[in-house]
Amino acid sequence: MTTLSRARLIALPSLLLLTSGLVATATPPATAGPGHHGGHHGGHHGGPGGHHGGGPHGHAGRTVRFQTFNASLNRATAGELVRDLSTRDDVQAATVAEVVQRTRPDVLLLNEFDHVADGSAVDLFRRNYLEVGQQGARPIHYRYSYLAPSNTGVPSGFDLDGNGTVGGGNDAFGFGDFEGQYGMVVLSRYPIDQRRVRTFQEFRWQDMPGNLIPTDFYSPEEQAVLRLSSKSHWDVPIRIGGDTAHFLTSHPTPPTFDGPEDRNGRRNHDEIRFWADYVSGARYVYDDRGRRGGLARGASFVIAGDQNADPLDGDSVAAAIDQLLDHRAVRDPLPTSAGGPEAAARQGGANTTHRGDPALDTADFSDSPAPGNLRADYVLPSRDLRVRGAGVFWPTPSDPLSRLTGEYPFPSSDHRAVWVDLRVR
Ligand SMILES: [Ca+2]
Ligand SMILES: [Ca+2]
Ligand SMILES: [Ca+2]
Ligand SMILES: [Ca+2]
Repeated sequence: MTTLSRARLIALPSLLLLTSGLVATATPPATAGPGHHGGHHGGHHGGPGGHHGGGPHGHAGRTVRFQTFNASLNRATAGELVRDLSTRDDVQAATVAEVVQRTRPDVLLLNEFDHVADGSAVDLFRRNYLEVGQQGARPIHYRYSYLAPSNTGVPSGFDLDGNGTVGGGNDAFGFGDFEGQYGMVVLSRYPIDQRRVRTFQEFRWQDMPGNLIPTDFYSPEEQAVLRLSSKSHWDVPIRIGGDTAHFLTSHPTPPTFDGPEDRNGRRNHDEIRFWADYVSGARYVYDDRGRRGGLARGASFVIAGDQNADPLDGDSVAAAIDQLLDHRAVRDPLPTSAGGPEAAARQGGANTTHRGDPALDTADFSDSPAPGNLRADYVLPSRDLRVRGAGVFWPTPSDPLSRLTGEYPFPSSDHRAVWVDLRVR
């Protein structure tokens, strides 16, 4: 297929596979239910707009909402996102902004937000969308942000996909038609300790001991330059009162768009593994400034991102996400929605053979053919942080807010926003 069509595939993995409309909707997420966490069947714990703590100006001991949202704010060419965000009339950006305004995270990772080095894209998104009330929702202000380069679209100089020519998105260090496509950005109402941010954009895949590099597929010369991260991995320290929570953000490659060697499935597995090792204090890790070692023992963290891996269904390497879900330092708050089960039941197809609880689904992918709707997006805190609530923004069709999630072609994204409310001293 052409590079362009593949780009679309990566951006919206479900679109190609969709055969029928979807849906979504209904129930506005319930209001906050403090204290209850971990249940599969309780629906949302703490809904959008619920009262969740004092915000940046609250008293000691506060509840902070951490959210991940693959917002599909990527565009086909460099410069297009800035053009779209320069006015207030991009309907998709307005819809994404309204999702954020309705769910009101304090700390937010946006995946699939094209990287623009001077920060103009995120500044325009704040000024023209987030800080403007959408459809009656309250504006939301993020004083702090973090962005950094992505491996997407950065030429490797090698024929990584083995098609006989060098160049194009498939031969980049991470798939992308231009540098920074499908990047990411962190927005926060709490200060970011910019000087202590660590990035792992250039960490080489072969430097992970026991890695899953398909050595029959990549030449030794290629193996020597391959980067682990398909976008980047960032440790972004967020200062909350006197405490710091390390926001560990990434967006591992989809395990698809490859061949029998499963190079992307293997890379997805190891991109997820990076954080499992990092929070274990792995010594082999080094950041882009050459500093070695993983997270300090006892440090609080929140792992966030579209991990492109469901624990039970889909195409990822078996147990890829279990490296995090089963990690002794990690808690899985099991965020749920009412819209996920409703969509799975109505859409049928691959969903009918899924083993996973559809209440945990976060992405509305194609159902016929597979993969069906998956749990792909995660907010996973360290065990020392008390969970006060969690949810997936996937209203059922009877809910007026279902217009924000919609059905193919999606008004905002094929992914759903996922949040966890955490008590921070
Ligand atoms: Ca090539
Ligand atoms: Ca694969
Ligand atoms: Ca679907
Ligand atoms: Ca599912």
